[in-house]
Amino acid sequence: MFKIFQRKGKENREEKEGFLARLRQGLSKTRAGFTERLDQLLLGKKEISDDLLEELEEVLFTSDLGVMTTQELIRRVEEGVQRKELDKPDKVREALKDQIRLFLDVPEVARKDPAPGEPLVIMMIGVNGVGKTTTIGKIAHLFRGAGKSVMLVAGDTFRAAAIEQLQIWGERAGAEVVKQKEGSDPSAVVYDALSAALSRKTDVVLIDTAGRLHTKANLMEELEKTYRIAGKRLPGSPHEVWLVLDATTGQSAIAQAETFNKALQVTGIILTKLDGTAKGGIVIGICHHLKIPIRFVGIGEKLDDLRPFDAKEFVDAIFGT
Ligand SMILES: Nc1nc2c(ncn2[C@@H]2O[C@H](COP(=O)(O)OP(=O)(O)OP(=O)(O)O)[C@@H](O)[C@H]2O)c(=O)[nH]1
Ligand SMILES: [Mg+2]
Repeated sequence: MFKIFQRKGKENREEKEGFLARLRQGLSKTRAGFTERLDQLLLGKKEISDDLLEELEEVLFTSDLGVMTTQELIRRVEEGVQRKELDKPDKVREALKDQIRLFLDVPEVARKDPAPGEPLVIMMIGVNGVGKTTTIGKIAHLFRGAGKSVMLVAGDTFRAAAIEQLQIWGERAGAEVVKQKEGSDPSAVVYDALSAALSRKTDVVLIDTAGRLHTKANLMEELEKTYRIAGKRLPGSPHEVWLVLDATTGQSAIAQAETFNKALQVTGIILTKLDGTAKGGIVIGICHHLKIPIRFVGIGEKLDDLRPFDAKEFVDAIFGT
């Protein structure tokens, strides 16, 4: 479905190259902490000793891959060594790169398609300050660029500033914003917005929600209610639930994702703030651990600082090609 963003042509190729250069730049600290240490460890060594494997485990673990993913990678390396496929340290680097790419290539999970003539409804969720509202603006811009009409729904009724912020992104992206006053019931805002989207034949509806700690049960219930009410107004919707995670939070992103995924079935993850973090390795842990595909990565605060996630591009950006 998101192939519509991958337009061909010269201008687009320049855009893509510009973005990839910025992705590589953004990941330079991750590269320094992960692949450069990996290279120091592996290059110039003659054999794969137990000491080397132990040090490898340390490098993987301290690069935010998480315990489970680190252990799985080490297990696969050990198997390769036993089978004599991995007989030289430099082959270990390639094997890790290939395996990590496989981890990142997560198949689709339970997303639904809208019925013909009905809008695609996407709900954005996540803890406070991870970048939900900003990302909605960026995604609206991508859909607008692909010629789609877009409606933004101010489902964060908690603060007046949140509604204004969404309004500003709507203006930047050229998307209509549907809102009610501060303190309204978010599910009522969503119900009315879907009625409007149906009558106006809007292509895409993006629902903003208030940030919440995943540990606050009543707020999680409010999110479930908003989801249910959307489904009442437009059966089958929301078609997608995208969880926004802040890459700079490292391991706690996995715990957040697990709780949100229990409340609502998350169909995709958006990882923001990959610019400048040393914790980019978290992407690998998230994909392997949660088996939820990453849809987009954010590398800055501007309208065009978001790109559909591509496992190969990402591995190349971390490892260098
Ligand atoms: N560097 C960087 N900053 C980002 C990125 N995405 C969002 N931000 C910044 O993160 C801050 C929070 O963004 P918001 O979009 O308001 O986050 P939110 O999840 O809507 O926050 P709440 O509504 O309070 O829960 C803002 O200052 C954004 O500019 C990114 O990819 N890179
Ligand atoms: Mg917000």
